This record gives sequence, C-alpha cells and structure tokens, in this order.
Amino acid sequence: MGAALTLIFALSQQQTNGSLIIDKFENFVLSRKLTMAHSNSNWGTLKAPTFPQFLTNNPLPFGFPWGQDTASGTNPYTQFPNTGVIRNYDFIISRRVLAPDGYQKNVLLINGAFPGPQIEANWGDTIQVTVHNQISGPEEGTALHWHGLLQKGSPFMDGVPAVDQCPIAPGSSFTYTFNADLYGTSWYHSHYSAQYSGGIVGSMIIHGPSNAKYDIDLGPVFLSDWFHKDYFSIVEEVVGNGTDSNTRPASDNNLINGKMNYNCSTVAAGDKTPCTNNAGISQFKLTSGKTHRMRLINAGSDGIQRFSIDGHNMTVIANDFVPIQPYTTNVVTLGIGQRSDVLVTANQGSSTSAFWMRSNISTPCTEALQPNAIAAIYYSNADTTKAPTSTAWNVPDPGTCANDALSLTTPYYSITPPSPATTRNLDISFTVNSTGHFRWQLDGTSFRANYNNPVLLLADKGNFTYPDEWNVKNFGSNSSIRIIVNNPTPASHPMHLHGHNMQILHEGPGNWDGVSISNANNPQRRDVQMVRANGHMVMQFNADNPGVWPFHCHIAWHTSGGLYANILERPADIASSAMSIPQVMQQTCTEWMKYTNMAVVDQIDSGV
Ligand SMILES: *[C@@H]1O[C@H](CO)[C@@H](O)[C@H](O)[C@H]1NC(C)=O
Ligand SMILES: *[C@@H]1O[C@H](CO)[C@@H](O)[C@H](O)[C@H]1NC(C)=O
Ligand SMILES: *[C@@H]1O[C@H](CO)[C@@H](O)[C@H](O)[C@H]1NC(C)=O
Ligand SMILES: *[C@@H]1O[C@H](CO)[C@@H](O)[C@H](O)[C@H]1NC(C)=O
Ligand SMILES: *[C@@H]1O[C@H](CO)[C@@H](O)[C@H](O)[C@H]1NC(C)=O
Ligand SMILES: *[C@@H]1O[C@H](CO)[C@@H](O)[C@H](O)[C@H]1NC(C)=O
Ligand SMILES: *[C@@H]1O[C@H](CO)[C@@H](O)[C@H](O)[C@H]1NC(C)=O
Ligand SMILES: [Cu+2]
Repeated sequence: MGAALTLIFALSQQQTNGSLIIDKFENFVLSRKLTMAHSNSNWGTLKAPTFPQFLTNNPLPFGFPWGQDTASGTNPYTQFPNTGVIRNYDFIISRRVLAPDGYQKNVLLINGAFPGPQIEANWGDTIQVTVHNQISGPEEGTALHWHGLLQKGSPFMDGVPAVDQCPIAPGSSFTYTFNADLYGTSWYHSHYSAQYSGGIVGSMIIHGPSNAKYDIDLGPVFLSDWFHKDYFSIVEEVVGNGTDSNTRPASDNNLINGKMNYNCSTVAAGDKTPCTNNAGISQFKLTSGKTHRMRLINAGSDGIQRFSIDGHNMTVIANDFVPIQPYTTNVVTLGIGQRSDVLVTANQGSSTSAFWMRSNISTPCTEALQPNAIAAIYYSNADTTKAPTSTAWNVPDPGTCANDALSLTTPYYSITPPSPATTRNLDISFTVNSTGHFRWQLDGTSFRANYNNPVLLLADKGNFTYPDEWNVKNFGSNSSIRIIVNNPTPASHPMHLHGHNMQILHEGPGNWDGVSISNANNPQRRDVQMVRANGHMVMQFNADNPGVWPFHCHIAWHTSGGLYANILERPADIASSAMSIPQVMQQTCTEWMKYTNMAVVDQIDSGV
C-alpha cells in the first residue's frame, strides 16, 4: 500500500472528478435554467454536502410528505404517497478527459462530473430527467436506467434500450418521468452496452420513513472498480475470439467516490498515457460523538466489494431499497449494483481521531490488479493534512463470492411469500459459438438486443412472438413467479431483476435442493443478489407489475456477453388499451431510425 499512504494530492478536484461548469454547453445549460445546487462535483472532498440538500427553489414540503406511513407498518409495494412535487434535472452526456486515479483517460460524463449529479427526492415525488445525448468523437446512442425503482404503471420509463425504448440518438434529447416509488439509496446508470463503465453513473437518494436513528446523512459512498482501457475496447476483448479474446479482464484500480491513488510505475512499458502518482484519495468528515449514515453503492463493472472502517462497527439498516432490522458488523459485502445503508458512530479515541475507510475487491472472485481502495475519515478536530494510522480489521475474505449470510437480514416490513403460481429454472451456462466467441447464456440462450424493436412497444401492439435471441420468458397471467438460478460455472454473478424486489428464498453452493428456504416467513428482499460460483439462488416475486423486466447479471462484461433474459409479466395487461404507452416512446425509434440511416451502429455485444 506504500504509495497510497501519503496524503499528497497531486491533481485538482477538476482533474479527478470533473467540473459541473460545462464550458462548451454553458449557454445551453443556462438557457435551461439548470440549477446545480446539489449536483456538485465535490465528491470525496471535505466540502462534500450532507443530506438532505434540496434545491432552494423546490423545497421539502411541510412535515413528512409520507404522512402516517412507516417503515414497519406500510407495504411499499401496494401503497406509496403522491406528493405532487416534481424534481427536475437536466443531464448533458458528453465525452471528456479525466484522471480519477491519476491515469488519464477518455470517459463519458453527465454534466461533466464523476460520479454524476445527485438525484434527490422524497418518497412519492415525481422525478423528471431530461437527457441530452451530446456524445461525440465517436457518437454513441444512450439510455438511462433508474436502478431499483419499480416503475409501476410506467415500465416504458425504465431506460433499457431495445426493451422499453430505442436508444437516444446522438444530438437528441429525451425526458424520463417516473415516481420515486421506493425510498432509500440507489443509483442510475446508462443501460446502453457497457457504457456505464465509461463513467455514466450517479446516485439517487429518496427520503422516506425511518427505521433507525442517526444524526448526519453523509450521502453516497461510491465503490467502483476502475479500468484504464475504455469500455468499448474491453467489450471487444470480452466478446472477441482467438487472440483478441479475454473473458476475464482485470480492473486496474478501485475507487471510493471516484478517487484513489495509482502507482504510475506499474503502467505497461510503451504506454505513453499521462499518469500522475498520488492523484488523491477521498476524505470524509465525521462529527465526534454523532451517528452518521453512509449510503454504500457498488457502482463498478465487475468486482465484489468488501467494505469496512478501521476500529468501527457498522449498523446495517437497509439493503438496496429495503429497510431491514438493524444488525451490527465490521464488514459489508456488495456485488455490482447492490447498496447497503450503514450507520457509523464517531466514538473511538478522541475528537482528533482519524481512521481508514477500506473497500477491497474480493480477489478470489474477481481479477483485480490493485484491489484495495482507501479513503481517510477525520473526526471533528483531526488534522486533515495527515494520513490516518489506524489498523485494518482482521476479517479474512471467505472467498465464497457470496453476499453476507441471508440469515443476517430481516426486512423491516414483513412479507411471507405465497406458494408460487409457477416455478421455473433460469440456469446460467456459457458456450463458445461457431466463430470461436465466448458467450454467456441464461436458460440456454445468449441474449442479443435489437435496438430498433423495443419488446415492450411490440407487446403493446399485441405482438408476443420474438426472435429466440431476445430471450423473452412469457409468464402469462401467473400471480407469483419463483425462479431457480443454478450456476454450474466457476464465476459468481450479481443477478438483478428490474421492476421488483426479489424475495431471496435461498442461496448456497451446488444446485438448490428444492426444499431449503432461509427466513421462510420473511425472507430478504432486494433487487440484486449474488449467485456464488458453482452455486445457486432461488427468488420469488408477485406479478403485480405488468411489463417487460430485464433479469440479468450486473457484471458489465457478462451482460455484454449475453447473460440476460426478459421477463414478460402479464402480457394481457400490456397489450393495446390495457396500458397506454406515450407516443414519445415510439418517437425515440423514429429518431434512432433517422440516425442509423446515416450512421453505422457497431453493436458488438448484447447491446445492454
Ligand atoms: C510502484 O511500482 C514499482 C514497480 O512495480 C515498484 O518498484 C515500487 O515499489 C512501487 N512503489 C510504491 C510506492 O509502491
Ligand atoms: C463491535 O460490535 C461487537 C459485537 O456487537 C462488540 O463486541 C464490539 O465491542 C464492538 N466494537 C466496537 C469498536 O464498537
Ligand atoms: C482489506 O485489505 C487490507 C489490506 O490487505 C486488509 O488488512 C483488510 O483486512 C481487508 N479488509 C477486508 C474487509 O477484507
Ligand atoms: C473470429 O470471428 C470472426 C467473425 O466474427 C471469424 O471470421 C473468424 O474466423 C474467427 N476467428 C477464429 C480464430 O475463430
Ligand atoms: C458469435 O458471437 C459473436 C459475439 O457476439 C458474434 O459476433 C458472432 O456473430 C457469433 N457467431 C455466430 C456464428 O453466431
Ligand atoms: C412480431 O415482432 C417480430 C419482431 O419484430 C416480427 O418478426 C414478427 O413478424 C411480429 N409478429 C407479428 C404477428 O406482427
Ligand atoms: C405460468 O407460467 C408458465 C411459465 O413458467 C407458463 O407456461 C404458463 O402458461 C403460465 N400460466 C398462465 C396461467 O399464464
Ligand atoms: Cu455474471
């Protein structure tokens, strides 16, 4: 860790995390009255805001807008408030040069910042985001997904190209409008190819009823593995054949809130890319004696993160968008896409104490050249120019590539799963196709999207007959669906379902035995669950949300490789007059068609 322990900050905040003043588009931005009050790029600095940070022109409505609803007494899947408040955001996506860890690279950013602007709302607000695709050199389509939200009644706003919409064409804009229908911590990201690995990520905080007391909300703590190659060349390797193929690319570094140091002497000989040692690490301020909420988000591409804070226990109060019965631990494991909200009390040593925050990529599970991220935590009167000297917890990586035990997690609002109306296996496998390309498969099929034909828009026209490679699983009118995922492969997979919180009935080594269920009366619910290598996961959900819902591995390179299926839920409630899909969705296809008539789209991967 030598280099990492110094507190020299060799690069400016603008060089590592970008700036929200977007020179080229400034007039454009101002003409749209873009308010950047909380979409700062102070990530990882002592100037980072605490939350709530609502825009002054759109304040918190009186009192608790969620009224009498509570975390223990209100079923969030059947009841959510409607505050009538609209939270507006304007996102400009463009290509930039950035050096989050000192190694300079081309990235794709929203409003010039990495991580992107903060979205913040109350439970029951409407979030409206206008996305301007200004990606050039080369141009790319895009589409943004609001991870973990249910999109009940608005499945077309889920932001998956080829499923809900056509990609937003270069030069075009599109406005997403959706409800903040769950509360807690999440993120948004591009769902176009592996584009989010290039930098299009940001966090969402949705305030709601509380299940634990704390004093200060420190907001998001992004944990992300970082690759120095641009995402498109990694995808080329992942889906390549012969000598171009590398199905297990190794990350170069691991970042906390978009920062970490890098040892430039380890850059490959011949690589002339500008690289600066000691770019700078993230710093956090804790108020002595107070309890702080940290919103951990694994926003990376591949790696499982094991998060800890020297000398401190953490109280886990939520996993994904699900408040849980608080429990205490010194390490939290997060697969890609997963979140945990933790409480940390600044009660160790004195008011001048300082400690390391650590997040380690689990190297038995993921290839990582520099797996260990650190950030500095300072109590109220600590000297912020000095590096902490604390010692790490001795918590050896069990190497199971699994989440922390299901038995630790009890949802605060209890739901007992019904006996399922239908059960089916969606098992994971891989194949090498006839041209020598490695492909992941879910239920025997490797997914490939058709950007010009969104499945949901076809379903709305009553068309339920699709090419095999769209991997659509039609569950008809079944009221509840149980899915068994056996994974007889040597890789672990964070499986994500859109439109629902899955009830996680079981996970473990080998195939499911067909009987065992963890916490049968009130199993863990979340929207991403790790399926361990050579293991299984069983999940169930109620079919209360008609739509076409992606169920996929959230490892960017595996999704690109086809580890993806579409779950068609209650088709009769989508077709024709049953669901009214706004004309703007079809408009994305008109614009995409116009664009592709003049440009060739190089879709080398699954497309999502
Ligand atoms: C940086 O990497 C070089 C080459 O591997 C190594 O010799 C050196 O000790 C490293 N420096 C630090 C500070 O870790
Ligand atoms: C952490 O929690 C454990 C178990 O609850 C407890 O024994 C220990 O004293 C706690 N340590 C600190 C530093 O709070
Ligand atoms: C993270 O890595 C450090 C350095 O190798 C180690 O001391 C620490 O125990 C690890 N922590 C976790 C949670 O794995
Ligand atoms: C690699 O794939 C291409 C088509 O994508 C094919 O033309 C070529 O023969 C393949 N090479 C090998 C070594 O399989
Ligand atoms: C094999 O997969 C690659 C990568 O997705 C694809 O480009 C190629 O067309 C596939 N080959 C065949 C024969 O389908
Ligand atoms: C349904 O859509 C698919 C994919 O576009 C198309 O091939 C098929 O012909 C359509 N079926 C009908 C009945 O329109
Ligand atoms: C229930 O789902 C199964 C697939 O698991 C499907 O074959 C069946 O038709 C569905 N039943 C109804 C009533 O839609
Ligand atoms: Cu995977």
